[in-house]
Amino acid sequence: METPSTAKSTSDLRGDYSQAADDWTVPQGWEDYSEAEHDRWRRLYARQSAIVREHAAPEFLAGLDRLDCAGGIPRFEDANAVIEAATGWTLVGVPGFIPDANFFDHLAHRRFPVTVWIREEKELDYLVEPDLFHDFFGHVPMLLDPVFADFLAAYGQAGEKAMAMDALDMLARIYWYTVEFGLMQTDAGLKAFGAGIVSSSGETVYSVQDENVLRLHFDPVRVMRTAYAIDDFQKVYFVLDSTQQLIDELVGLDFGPIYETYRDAAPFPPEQVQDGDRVHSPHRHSIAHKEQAI
Ligand code: HBI
Ligand code: FE
Repeated sequence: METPSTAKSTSDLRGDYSQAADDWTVPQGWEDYSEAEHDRWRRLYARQSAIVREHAAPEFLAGLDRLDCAGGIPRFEDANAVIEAATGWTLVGVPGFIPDANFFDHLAHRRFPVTVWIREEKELDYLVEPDLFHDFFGHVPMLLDPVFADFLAAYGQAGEKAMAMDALDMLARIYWYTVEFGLMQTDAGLKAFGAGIVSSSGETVYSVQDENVLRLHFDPVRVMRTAYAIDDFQKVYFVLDSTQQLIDELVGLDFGPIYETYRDAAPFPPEQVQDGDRVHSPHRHSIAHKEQAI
């Protein structure tokens, strides 16, 4: 089988790709989880659900409650009954990262790839690859929000053109700064909805509360031009007014001319304020960086 293009080689990836189907899916194998793994899930769930209660967007919390999965590693089959009825999405098991084209194809068809293995005991706080806890706890609750669900399918449909135009980096930054690390301004204050945030105990509090973090109002082109870090807390977050903004500003956007204009330009460093940025909240270090850069 070919190597997922997202990794240097399959040996960098932990999952078992040998049994994967042509679309890279694998059965969940729920019966094979050990009691220690269910217990690890329960502890991760208990810790993280308490933290997000205060800091996650209402859409995320409503979805999490409906999934009702505090008691052990959920069966995708059971979750699918809930999700499919709500928004037409289903979960499919995958061994881990899969090639971009297959990932986009799943999303375009309202199938969300969820990694079937759970992190090890020593990785409770941090791991490099997405695991079952990140994929399920972080991503699946938002699939129950009809507006977000429609956006994510449209995002998947945008993949083909981005790949054909050699502008995947630009499209991937949209995913990164919304689906993974998005914040939202709500009546109850600044909240997180991105899966990379809400599945991380440290970053949940940091992203909404740290006063030295740069937060910008969401702007599609600004996002597509902004680099990101994969191995540290983010240096910039983008803030939505609502999930509807994803539909209003991204679905129907003509990406072609934007890709052509910016795909060969160096992206903005994440911590740097640009002319025309609409800054959302305090960012002392960010301003300092910009002054140094001038
Ligand atoms: N595969 N399982 C999995 N999860 C991802 O988040 C993922 C992927 N393959 C490709 C990919 N993400 C990204 O490169 C795209 O968002 C561009
Ligand atoms: Fe993710």
